[in-house]
Amino acid sequence: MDLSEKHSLVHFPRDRRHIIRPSTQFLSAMAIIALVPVIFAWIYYKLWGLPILPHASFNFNAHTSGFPSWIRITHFLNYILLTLLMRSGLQILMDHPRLYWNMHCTPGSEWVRFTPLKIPLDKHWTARDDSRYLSPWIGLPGYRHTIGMARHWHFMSVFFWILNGVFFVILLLVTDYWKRIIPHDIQIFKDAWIVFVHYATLHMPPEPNGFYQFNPLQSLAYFVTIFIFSPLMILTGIAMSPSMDNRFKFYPLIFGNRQIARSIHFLGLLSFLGFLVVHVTLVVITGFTQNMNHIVLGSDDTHSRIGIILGGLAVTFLALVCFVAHKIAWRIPRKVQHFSAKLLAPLNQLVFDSLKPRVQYSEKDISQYFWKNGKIPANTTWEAMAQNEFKDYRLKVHGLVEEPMEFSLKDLQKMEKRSQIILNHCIQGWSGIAQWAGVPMSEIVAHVRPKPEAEFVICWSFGEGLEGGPYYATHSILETMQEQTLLVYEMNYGPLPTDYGAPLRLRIENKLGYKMVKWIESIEFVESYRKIGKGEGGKSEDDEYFGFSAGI
Ligand SMILES: Nc1nc2c(c(=O)[nH]1)N[C@H]1C(S)=C(S)[C@@H](COP(=O)(O)O)O[C@H]1N2
Ligand SMILES: [Mo]
Repeated sequence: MDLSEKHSLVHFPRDRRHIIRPSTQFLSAMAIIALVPVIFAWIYYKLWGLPILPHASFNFNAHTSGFPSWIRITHFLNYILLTLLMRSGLQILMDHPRLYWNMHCTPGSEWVRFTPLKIPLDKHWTARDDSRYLSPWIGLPGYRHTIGMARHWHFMSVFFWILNGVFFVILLLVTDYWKRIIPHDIQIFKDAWIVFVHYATLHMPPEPNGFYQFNPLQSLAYFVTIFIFSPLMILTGIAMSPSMDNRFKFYPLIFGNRQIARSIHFLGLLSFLGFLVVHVTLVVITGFTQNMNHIVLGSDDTHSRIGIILGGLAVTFLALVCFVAHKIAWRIPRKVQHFSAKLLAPLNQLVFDSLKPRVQYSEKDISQYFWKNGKIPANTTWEAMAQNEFKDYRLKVHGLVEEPMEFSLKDLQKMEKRSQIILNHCIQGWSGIAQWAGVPMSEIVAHVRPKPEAEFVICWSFGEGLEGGPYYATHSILETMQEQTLLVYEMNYGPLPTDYGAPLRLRIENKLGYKMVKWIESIEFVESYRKIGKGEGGKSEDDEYFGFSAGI
C-alpha cells in the first residue's frame, strides 16, 4: 500500500516501546483472588488429606459420548474466530491504551496503562497522539492508529462468532450433550472442589476419558466460559455503544459505567486467554494423542497420530488465516470497510441508528478533564477570526436548499438555545461528560428549507484531517432533526474553547465522536456524498476507514 508520508508517520512512529503498567491495587486484588482458593485448598489438604473423588461423579454425564461433527466444527470455527477477535480487540485497545473504573477517563486515574507515557498536561495532546504502536504479530491489522480497520475485523468476526455460538448452544440443548456442560446436580460443585484441591496441591486428579465424561471442574470451566464469559463479552461490548448508552441510561449502569464495561471487556479477554492456556496444557498432558483424536476426528483411538497431525495443520491454517487477514487489511482496506458495512447494515439500521438519544446527566457529573481530538485549524481565515473573538464569523449554509443563508455567531445565539449534559463516546475508547449548548440543527434546517432531493447534511471544518484536506462528516437530514443534534457555541457554561471546536461544533449524541465536526466553516446539503472527498461520507471514513454508521 502506498502511504503518504503523513500517514506513515501515524502508523510507524519512532516510539514503539511496549509497556504494561497495572496499578498496585489491581495487582493486589488479582493476587488475592487467585491465592485465596489455593490457600483454602492447602488448608483442606493439610487437615484432611487429599479428598477422594466419588467414582459416581463421572456418571451423571455418561449417557452422551463422543464428539459429533457439530461440536468439532463449531469448536474449530470458534478457535479461528476467537483468535481474530482477540487480535483485533488488542489493536482497538491500543488506540486508547488506558483502562479506567471511572467514566471520565481522567489522566492518572487509569488502573492499567499500556503506554509508557503520562499525559502531558502542558501541551495540546490529543487522544490520537496518545495511541500506541502494536506489532502486527500481535494486533490485527497491526501498527499504530489502525482502529478503523481493527473494528471492521472485530465486528465481522463477532458476527460469525455469535452465529457459530448460537448454533452450538442450540444443538447442545436439543441433544443430551447439555448435560455434559450445564450443571444440573449440586454434587458437581463439591466434586469440582475436590478436583481443584488436587490441582492446587500439585496432584493430578483421576482423569476420566473425555470421550465419555469430563472431569467436574473441566465441565464447570466450559460452562462458565460458554454461558457466562461469552454473553458478558457481548453485553459489555454493546455497553460501549453511544446510541445504546445515550438512549438507555440504565444499560451501562448494569456494569457500573461505560468504562467499567470496557474494563470488563478487557478482563474477559484475559479470562479467555487464561482458559486457553489451561485448556491447551491439559489437552497435552492428559493424553495428547487420544484427546486430539477426540476433538479432531471424533474417535476414541489411542494410537493413531492422525488427530495430532490434523491439529498441527489446523495451527498452520490459523497462521495462514492471520496472514491473509493482514494482507487483506492493508491491500484492500476499502473493500473490507464496505463488506463490514454491508454485513452490519441490518443491525445498524434496525437497532443502533434508530435509537434516538435522550439521556441527560447532571451538573455534578461533568468531567474535570475532557479528552480532545483533531487538529486546530492552521489557516489564516480562522486565525484572523479567532483573534477577533469570531465577530466576523459567518456560518455558510448552502447546497440543495431553497434559501442559502449565512449566520453570524450573534444570529445563532439569538435563535432557540438548547442545552444538554451528556456522555461523549470516542471511537478510540475514551469517554467524558460535558455540558453543551447551542442551536438545534432542526432550526437551521427549517430556515434554509432543503430541496426535496436533498438527503444528507455535510459539516465542513476549518481544520484538517490527519492526512491534510478539510475535516468533514455527513449525516442524514433525519438524524439532524433529532432533539439532541445541536450546533454548539457553549461548553460547560462558557464560550466553546478553541481546543473543543470554537466558534461552532456539532453534537449528535447517538454517534461516535468522529461524526461531530469541530471548528465548523460551512454546512452543505447534498443528495449523495459519493462524489465528495473519497466518497465515504467523512474525512475519518475516507482516510482512516472508519465506518459511516457510527452508532457502535
Ligand atoms: N474538525 C475536526 N473535528 C473533529 C475531529 C477532527 O479531527 N477534526 N475529531 C473528532 C473526534 S475523533 C472526536 S472524538 C471529537 C472530539 O471532540 P473533543 O475534542 O471536543 O473531545 O471531535 C471530532 N471532531
Ligand atoms: Mo474520536
